[in-house]
Amino acid sequence: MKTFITKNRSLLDETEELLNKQVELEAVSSAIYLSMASWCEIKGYENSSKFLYDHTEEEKMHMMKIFRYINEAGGHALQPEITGIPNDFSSLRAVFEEVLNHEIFITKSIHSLVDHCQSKKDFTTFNFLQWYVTEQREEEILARRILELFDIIGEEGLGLWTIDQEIGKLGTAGVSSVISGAGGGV
Ligand code: OFO
Repeated sequence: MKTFITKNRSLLDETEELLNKQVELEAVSSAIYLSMASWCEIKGYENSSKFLYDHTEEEKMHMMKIFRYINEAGGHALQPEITGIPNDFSSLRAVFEEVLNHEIFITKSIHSLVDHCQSKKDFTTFNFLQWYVTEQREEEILARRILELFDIIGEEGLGLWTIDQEIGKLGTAGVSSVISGAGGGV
């Protein structure tokens, strides 16, 4: 058992706080997508549901990468408290519009964190965050591709059923099917 923890570190308190804030945002992402997955499941959108259940796990992984980084850098990663997650959505399209809006919000948060690290010359954390910069580009592209399905296919008749099938294919093929030069997961 560890009896001595050194406090000597290069990680600034302010950066630690911002990283913990990002942990919280990734946990919120995971929780929102879990709620959306459940809503899709009870409405019969099986493929969208699976896509979102998978995405919930993906967001948890995003959270854990930062969580572990904070402690490895000599900080204290904090378990976030998540409340206020919506459980109801007006339509399948509304679900994926919310996914895109949320991902744009997360991108802005990552960019401001990167900007902070650059201004403080914390190049270690800056380098660590580059994975998230790439990931957010992919997340936004995928969400936009899904929303395009609603316009291309239309929601009348078998439209929603077909859209759900196509979302399933995007989930299986992963982001590399819609993006050139993709290296990561969904
Ligand atoms: Fe963590 O990328 Fe979505 O939110």
